Amino acid sequence: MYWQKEQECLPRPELARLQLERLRATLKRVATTVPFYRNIFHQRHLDPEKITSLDDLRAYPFTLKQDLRDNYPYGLFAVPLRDVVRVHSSSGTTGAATVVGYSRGDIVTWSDLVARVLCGAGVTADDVIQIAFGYGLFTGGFGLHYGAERLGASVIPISAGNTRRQIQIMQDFKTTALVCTPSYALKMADVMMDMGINPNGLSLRYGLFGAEPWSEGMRREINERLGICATDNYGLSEVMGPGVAGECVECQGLHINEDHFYVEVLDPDTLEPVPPGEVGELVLTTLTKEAFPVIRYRTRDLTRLIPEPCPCGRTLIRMSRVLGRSDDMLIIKGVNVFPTQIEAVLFAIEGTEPHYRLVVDRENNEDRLTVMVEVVESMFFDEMKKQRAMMETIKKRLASELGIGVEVKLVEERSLERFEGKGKRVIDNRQL
Ligand code: DLL
Repeated sequence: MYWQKEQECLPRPELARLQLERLRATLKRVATTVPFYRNIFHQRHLDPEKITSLDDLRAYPFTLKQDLRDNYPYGLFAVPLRDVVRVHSSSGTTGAATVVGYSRGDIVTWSDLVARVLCGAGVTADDVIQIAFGYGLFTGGFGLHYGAERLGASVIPISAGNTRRQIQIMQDFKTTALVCTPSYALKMADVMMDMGINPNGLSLRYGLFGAEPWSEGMRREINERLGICATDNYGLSEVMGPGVAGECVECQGLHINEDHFYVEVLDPDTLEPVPPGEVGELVLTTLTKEAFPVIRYRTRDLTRLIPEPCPCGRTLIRMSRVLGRSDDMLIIKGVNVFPTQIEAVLFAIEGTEPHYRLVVDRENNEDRLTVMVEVVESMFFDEMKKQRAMMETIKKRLASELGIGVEVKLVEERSLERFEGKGKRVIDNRQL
């Protein structure tokens, strides 16, 4: 099933022509409307008029998350705010967060691309879709919502959380498609068991999961426990949000919406393209975004391209599921967390030492982050009351910085292992 058959099945030479035309237009536009791009293009003597092949893009500089932070909040917008109808932001509650904007036209494109993903995963206008992603600055809730409405499905905008209610509604409203993170889907399966509800008695048939890494093992478990067809979908706020890529029902990789995003897979160290089909970092250039175009955005997500044609008939290239990250970002309960954010909070608290360890576990399908932090000797042997007060301060500040609750453990000075060279501060015990 296709949403935009012509575009999704475009012969590749035609696709390449369209990409080149759109790439040239995008580069020209950012060169005139975004000072950040204008300046670097100028410094490097890059003239978008001279682009004659897609490979010419390789001379252009990368855009990094840091560039978005440096231009917080609106510095990289390519249209005046007057033409921006929506703003989203990636996780982080401080000034270090990144902000992205959408024009009216961007919202239409975004809805269509998410509708493609839904359609590819088997969903139709006859389905009842329960959207259990958070609604708000996170792109997951609204992104899937608009796509599902565009498709004509019946949307239940329940948002994340309150799992028992989710299940009650799923039963009463006869939900046929569930949209959330894969770990939340497993949590729902657990709670169903607690509630004595047999998933086979529900109307659920499809699950569209994304926003965090998962595995074939997790897919199998979800499919068996919920009795559904689970597909993977991928996206990131800096590029658009969900709708960048999604699996069709063949479940053999995610089709990238290449008519809207130009894809490169590069060796994260040399920044040269990897040989076809090998693992590297995904680098994306938007081809149609109006309010917030990005040029060669380094996603830090590791994947490989699958150039072989897909039996589904789409000509859009596939990427494997995300295999890891080329930086230290963690995704905890669907929220992106950088160890440096935690470090900054700890450093600002008197009595803590610059040594910490982050331990991530998954218990009952829920992520748990424990921050172990060394405290000065006097504090460690202090009264319990003082220790507890300090723990609470750390917890509170971390919760407000990260937007998720964490466990905090105070440990004795010099008790955490020291490293020579690159430290390994994160212990991720989650087995996906
Ligand atoms: O997670 C957008 C999204 C929402 C995608 C809902 C799919 C469904 P951010 O919060 O900006 O945006 O986080 C983007 O999440 O760089 C990946 O590291 C990770 N990620 C997203 N989808 C997947 C996936 C949304 N299917 C970051 N598999 C990305 C693995 C994923 N990782």
